Amino acid sequence: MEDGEFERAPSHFTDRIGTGDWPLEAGRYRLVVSRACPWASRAVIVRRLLGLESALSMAVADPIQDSRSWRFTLDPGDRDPVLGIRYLGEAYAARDASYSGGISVPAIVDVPSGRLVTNDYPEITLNLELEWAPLHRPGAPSLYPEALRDEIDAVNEDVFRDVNNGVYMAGFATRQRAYSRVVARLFARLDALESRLSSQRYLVGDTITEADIRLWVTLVRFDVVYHGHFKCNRRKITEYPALWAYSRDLFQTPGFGDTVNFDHIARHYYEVHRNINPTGIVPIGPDLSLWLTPHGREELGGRPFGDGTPPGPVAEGEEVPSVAAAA
Ligand SMILES: N[C@@H](CCC(=O)N[C@@H](CS)C(=O)NCC(=O)O)C(=O)O
Repeated sequence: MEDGEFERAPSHFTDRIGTGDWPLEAGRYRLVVSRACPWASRAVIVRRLLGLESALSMAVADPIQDSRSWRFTLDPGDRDPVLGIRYLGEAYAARDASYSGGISVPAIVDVPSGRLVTNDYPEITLNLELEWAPLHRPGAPSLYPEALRDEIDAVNEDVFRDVNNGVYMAGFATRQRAYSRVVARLFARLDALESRLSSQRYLVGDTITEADIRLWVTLVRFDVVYHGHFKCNRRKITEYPALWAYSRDLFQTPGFGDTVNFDHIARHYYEVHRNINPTGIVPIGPDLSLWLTPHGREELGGRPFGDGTPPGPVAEGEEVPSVAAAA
């Protein structure tokens, strides 16, 4: 590791539902997320695209953690109504009383025992796509099709290193050299993605896949938080014609924009990371209504859900504020 470089801690609990001690069962598990968090948002989108809302319930944490980390202060009595706990950390402690590492989202908790099953964000979405298949809705799309897996994995590796994690490495770098190196790599990758997405609607094949979900969760946060707060300011996403149209196209696709809470995103980053934003002031911009402008990507062809169908309306109680109203 280079001096001044941010290092991401590996996930600690990596069990997979549908294997070992954790049988697949509708209604047994609860997905705990923050709508601020890009890693958690992958799971929120996949759960909705696959129609797993009733099989896997969801708890949304307050975007502002306190010294005990993620908490359920958005819920009545400051408790998650299903798990009955005030802090996500209680599920970590129920799983392993000696655990002293970070309390992160996304997490899946076993409701009957209150124990954490996994906080392994790279595997959670794949788990939902593969082992959870018996519980998918009719018409659920194939987000990780076998024939495209090698290509999806290769794209994901580059996107994780340079983009998803690249923005954090830029934002949390403590030495100029480390910052300059990662930010150059980030924008070189965005340039390459701009070129790839100029002639094709989606990253791999002609339908939405896991690769699009992983890239998009960073793109949707980019101008709101990474450009300013994380100093990724060579360009905004709105200055890349293809990436910006691609971002809007997915935003307007059911299952993507209808999971995003920009207020949670902005407040989480700017208020929580006091080391890089000591005043905690949350800036005003940008104009969110632009997300609803026409994108023209239909001209590139593509079949968003392949042989499947779009997801239905957002489940009751899971609605997010509309960007039209927020503008
Ligand atoms: N387990 C993943 C978690 C993904 C992640 O970083 N989630 C953030 C929110 S965006 C989080 O919960 N951070 C609190 C913590 O790790 O203590 C990791 O360690 O990298």
